[in-house]
Amino acid sequence: MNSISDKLQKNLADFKQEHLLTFWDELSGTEQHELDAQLESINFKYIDSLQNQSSEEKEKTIEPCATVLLDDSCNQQGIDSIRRGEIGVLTVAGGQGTRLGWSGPKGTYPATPISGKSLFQVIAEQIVFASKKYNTSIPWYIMTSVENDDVTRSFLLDNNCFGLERTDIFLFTQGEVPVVDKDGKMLLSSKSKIAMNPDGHGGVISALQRSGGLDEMVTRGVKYLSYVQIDNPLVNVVDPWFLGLHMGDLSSAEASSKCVKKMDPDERVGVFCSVNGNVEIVEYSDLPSEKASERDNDGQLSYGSGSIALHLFSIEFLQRIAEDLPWHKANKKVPFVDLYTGEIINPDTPNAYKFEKFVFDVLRFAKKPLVVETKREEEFAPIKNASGQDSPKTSHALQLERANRWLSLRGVQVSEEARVEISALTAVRAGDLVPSTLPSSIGANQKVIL
Ligand code: UD2
Repeated sequence: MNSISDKLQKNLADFKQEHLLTFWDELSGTEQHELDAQLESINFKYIDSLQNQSSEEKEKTIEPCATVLLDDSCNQQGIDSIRRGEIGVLTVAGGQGTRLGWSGPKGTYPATPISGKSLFQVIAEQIVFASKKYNTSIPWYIMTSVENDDVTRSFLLDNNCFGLERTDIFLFTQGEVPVVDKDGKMLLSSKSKIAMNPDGHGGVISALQRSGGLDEMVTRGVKYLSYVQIDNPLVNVVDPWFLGLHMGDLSSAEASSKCVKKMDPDERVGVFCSVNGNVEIVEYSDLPSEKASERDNDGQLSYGSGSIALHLFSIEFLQRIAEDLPWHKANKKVPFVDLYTGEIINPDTPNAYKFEKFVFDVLRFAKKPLVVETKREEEFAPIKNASGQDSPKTSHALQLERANRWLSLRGVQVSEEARVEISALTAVRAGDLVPSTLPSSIGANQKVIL
């Protein structure tokens, strides 16, 4: 039988977590070893401090915030910077496709309407396209979770990284935090395992720092990071117009974000607001409903700048604030081992607190944060739910509409019923389509992949 160190014993006693050893004597040598290692990796003092930190809610004044339009004025500055190798792409892909009913990492979900390319492939091909177009190399930083890291690595390797150099892809895993009950006691998910949850997409900044990613960026000369979520097949990954605005005429913003006009008060997107004078995103679940439905004199939603979770961050800024993001505490239903019976209980009501960080909390620390309004139909068709809003069906329709629109803009007679998929290897905006290579017309019922 293994024994645990005196230091760990003392920690467990000091922080009232001795119950975690309830089943110690029943465990096999290997299980004891695993539980010991997990306990050793937990910073009990820190977890204890989170409970107080995240519960303090100060009075907040929430007002609408100013936005600028994405326009064609300053893309040259962005293009020059991309050519100099100053941009990298960061994707948070720690999530599973649970809401979608998909059993693998969300990035492996088939997302495009005709060829069924995965969400990972959609992003990878845009990076390949931009690297060629601007004759540069663009590194891709992908955050996985403990749960999906192995599968994600195999998926990318099995698919030859979708044409990217392996040396331009950096996978790193996000952190995990123990789940606690209302008294701050950690839960067991099995007799030999403490229940943990991923530390949220905001964990990405400290995970990048821990893994050496931020230092690596500096060594490579990367100055700006294009942050994209994994779930949006219309995402514009390398956007010189957005980068040009972020860089500004005189000095660069530290963080810039894209927004679109919210469709209706209930749309489940975070909203850009001015909170106590700082630009912040207020999550849909936190925006008071009277504000969500308030309209201005023109009939537009006053709080209508919806976040599509696309940001540009300056690397120096991320280095400065890597450990500063606040924790959010959420009351959730978490299965746990009953300490008396040893059975796993699946609670009917929330029984535990999970701690998470949100990446958009970086905005409050940023100098000159910029919120840029873009066209929803060009850049936003998320896949989040198996059916209804933000489902594969709605996303496919939006992807097909955009392809048809791009073709019309380039002079192709295209029927509304035609089904066209445009690969990111061919074009990432209408202007990339070369008219001489396009058919003159595409009829109804035709299926075309370009
Ligand atoms: C997110 C935004 C919401 C809105 C919307 C736009 C949050 C909390 N909300 O809603 O404001 O703008 O997107 O599409 O972000 N992830 C990780 N690790 C984690 C948790 C999440 O990598 O621990 C990734 C996940 O794989 C996904 C992204 O973060 O790419 C978004 O997370 P979500 O699905 O929890 O957020 P969602 O879609 O409700």
